[in-house]
Amino acid sequence: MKNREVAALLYQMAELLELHAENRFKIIAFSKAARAIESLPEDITVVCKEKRLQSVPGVGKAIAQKVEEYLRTGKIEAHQELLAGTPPGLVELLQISGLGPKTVSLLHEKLNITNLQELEAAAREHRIRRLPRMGPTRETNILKSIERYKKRSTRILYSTAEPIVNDILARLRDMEGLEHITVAGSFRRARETVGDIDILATASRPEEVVAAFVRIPLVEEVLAQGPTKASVIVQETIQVDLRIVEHQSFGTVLQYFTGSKEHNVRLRQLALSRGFSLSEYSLTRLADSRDIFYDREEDVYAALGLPYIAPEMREDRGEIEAALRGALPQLLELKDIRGDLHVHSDWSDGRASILEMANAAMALGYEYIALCDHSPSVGIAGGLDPEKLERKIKAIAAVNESLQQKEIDFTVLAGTEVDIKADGRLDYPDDLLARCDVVVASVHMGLQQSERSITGRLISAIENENVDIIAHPTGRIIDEREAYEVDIQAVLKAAARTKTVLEINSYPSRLDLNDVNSRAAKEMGAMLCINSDAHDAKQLLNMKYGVNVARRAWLERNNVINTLPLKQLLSLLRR
Ligand code: DGT
Ligand code: CA
Ligand code: CA
Ligand code: ZN
Repeated sequence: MKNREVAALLYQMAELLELHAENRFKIIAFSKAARAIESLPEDITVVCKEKRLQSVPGVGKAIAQKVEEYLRTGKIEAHQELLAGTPPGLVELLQISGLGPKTVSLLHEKLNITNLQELEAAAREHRIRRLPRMGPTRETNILKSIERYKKRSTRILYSTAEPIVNDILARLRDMEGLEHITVAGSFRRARETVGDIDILATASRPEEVVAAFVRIPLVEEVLAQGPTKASVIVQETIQVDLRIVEHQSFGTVLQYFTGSKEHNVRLRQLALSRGFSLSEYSLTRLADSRDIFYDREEDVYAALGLPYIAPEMREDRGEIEAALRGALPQLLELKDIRGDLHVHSDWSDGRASILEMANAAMALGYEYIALCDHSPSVGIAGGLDPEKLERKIKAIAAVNESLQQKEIDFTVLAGTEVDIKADGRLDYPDDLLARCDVVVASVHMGLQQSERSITGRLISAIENENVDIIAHPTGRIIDEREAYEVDIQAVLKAAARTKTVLEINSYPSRLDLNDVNSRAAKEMGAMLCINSDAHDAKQLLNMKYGVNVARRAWLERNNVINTLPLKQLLSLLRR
């Protein structure tokens, strides 16, 4: 779907118009249309084809024409003109969170700032705090945003890389003479973000594969092209490297380019201690300089006396030592997941009905799903007042009854995502929580509080016997928001002590708990749960991203409660 792409462009037009101090109504029209298209549940391309653009609220004739122009030609003339009339450095400044057009033009007028570098210098020299409406806090926040922006421009979410990887593999896989093709690097290790995408292949006619690769429609720019490799840019900033290697070395090459660098360093040390030198081409026996080639990666590990180590574990976080001791975990797999314990419905801010969510979960082979809509204090998310939650519990009972009548072995659990309020209390009375099958508690407000307050709020929720799961325990959103100040060790400890479950939220930009914290949770004896936090049926599929985190955290099936059959799950939740 191009909805987000189109919305981003319209948002940018609104900002540029404001930067140029254009007509206020025009500016409002653009941002209104952008917002409507962003949250449109339908594919904008389809809406455009069926000539229904103007039926989208907030999209008038002029904007409809521009959207149509974009979908037809890939650009909007008026947008290009606005860009041409703005210093490129200023356009970049608009992307920094907390910097709107008003601030950018102020900085431009008063301090003659035209780019990121000048902005950073001005902030460090405390020239910004003296401007009207700014002050020291804003100045510090601008510096923080610049730091975040710099990090963000270099890495993309795993879920952004995924369709690119799939598209490239699908287009090359069936070429004649192609033997192996696979993704390596951080993507293969399933890191939450990816710097660039590394693809490896073996083929009888490498040049033809390279030629086909650089011609893939996704490719926008070719940075380098040789007989056996090429580097290209897709989606403006994402680099993809393809290397075609000798079949006989495929095992060592795949091992090398999967990384991580730190894992490889340790593996080479181990090889040396056993009388070998390990390179991407071969394993060389030091005694007689004889090269041994491996076309399978498992054989490289076996030659060093190791069992196969899953790519997700290759971070030099003790995996080689564990492998030597024969103590590698049996990593959890997506197929072990039997249900999803945190999804939303149209009772709050979800887009699908209870039955639609249940049907989608059944289609995935799940045995249960817990509908956990928001509580009242999360007003913007349409939180349910107590009376409405009671009605929802009844509605879910009715759905279960009809499933039973049809002899369908699937259960909808009545749940809630109850807010842990700024004062630490929960947003529903205990007797109502006690009547839910699953209570997920989470922090949405008071994110700026001190570490002591936030940790205290989380621990008091953990200690409430009605709370089963703490959702997205640190609140971070990748590239957007740091975790709130929290003593995570104390939270993990309290969870382990009270048998409160910690969530790995699978939303691609949350992945919270992350790999390191999830592993710490396991080591402290806390249980985890991997949930999609889906707001529509399609987002149930995000579960795989949470499973990635779990595998990177060394989790096994018995560390994760939603691998349990329903009966055992309910008895574990003691309900
Ligand atoms: P990224 O792209 O930043 O998300 O991370 P990676 O791990 O994909 O790193 P990348 O693309 O620079 O290189 C891919 C793999 O190649 C890396 O994981 C390990 C291997 N590699 C690259 N450079 C070195 C190196 O200098 N030493 C060693 N031992 N391995 C390297
Ligand atoms: Ca990479
Ligand atoms: Ca690379
Ligand atoms: Zn949620």
